[in-house]
Amino acid sequence: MKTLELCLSTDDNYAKYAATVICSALKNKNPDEEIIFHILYSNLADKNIKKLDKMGNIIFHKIDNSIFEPYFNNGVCKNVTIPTLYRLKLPSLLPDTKKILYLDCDVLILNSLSDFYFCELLESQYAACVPDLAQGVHLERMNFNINKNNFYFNAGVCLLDLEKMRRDDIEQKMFDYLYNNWQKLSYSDQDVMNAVLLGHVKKMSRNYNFITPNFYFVNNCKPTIVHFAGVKPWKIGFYNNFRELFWEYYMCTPFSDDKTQISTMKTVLFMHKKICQILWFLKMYPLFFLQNGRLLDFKRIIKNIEFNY
Ligand SMILES: [Mn+2]
Repeated sequence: MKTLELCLSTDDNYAKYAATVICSALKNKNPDEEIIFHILYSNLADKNIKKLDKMGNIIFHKIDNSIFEPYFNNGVCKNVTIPTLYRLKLPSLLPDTKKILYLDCDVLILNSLSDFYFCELLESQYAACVPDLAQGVHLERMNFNINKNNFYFNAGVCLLDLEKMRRDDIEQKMFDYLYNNWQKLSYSDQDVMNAVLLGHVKKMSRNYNFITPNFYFVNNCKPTIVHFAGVKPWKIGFYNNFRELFWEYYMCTPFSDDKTQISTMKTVLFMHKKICQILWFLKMYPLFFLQNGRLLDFKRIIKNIEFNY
């Protein structure tokens, strides 16, 4: 039996999305894998704790937000929300955990995570992550030297070697960096992690943090981790089949009886399709195909449209 430890941080609004991540991870794991979920929160209603708790092997960690006060009292972190800082404190928040896979609540797990979780890190590497889609912009903004070991990762999915981070006191380095640089950071904790870990991160394939463009037919692809970094699947936006898949997993969670969420689902799915049909009908192809500043594979999309409509 292999044990994988995953971590999510949530509040009452995101509990149902955390549940969707848990559900997708459990449905797609291999039988010889056991997953422990660490949930970080400062406030969570009892009913939400109960619902999450019955899903599997869940360990709840109530975080006392006052530990972050020194950073707020001095005006540091004024554009940062506290839960986002939990990620920087993982080495001390989870003192008994050697290695953790931290996940945002806007992801889906579609395959076994073992290849990622048990990937080999070099002695000098503290983490394994996937380059951000807008990496070039971030590298320039942060003034990072560009060489083969340096890249700017998206922190929505990161595998952290907590043991090594504790050994080298990386947590303190991250909070020092935050304290000294908060004015120039646009992506708060993600910038902090990138700056402090620069050159010490294993670069993983996009398969492990597949950031979905807002509109994209992706019928032939099944990444291990999908990340809805842009428009969330529970918000009206363009259609893509991962957004539809999100609701399938959502419906398998203990939150599937939430009537408001069900009506949101119906509206969102209906609108997804309608927006696409209307754009296609109006021959607004540029809008239809333009995604994150890039034109996608035209032929493949045409094929998929014919297939879909
Ligand atoms: Mn995210």
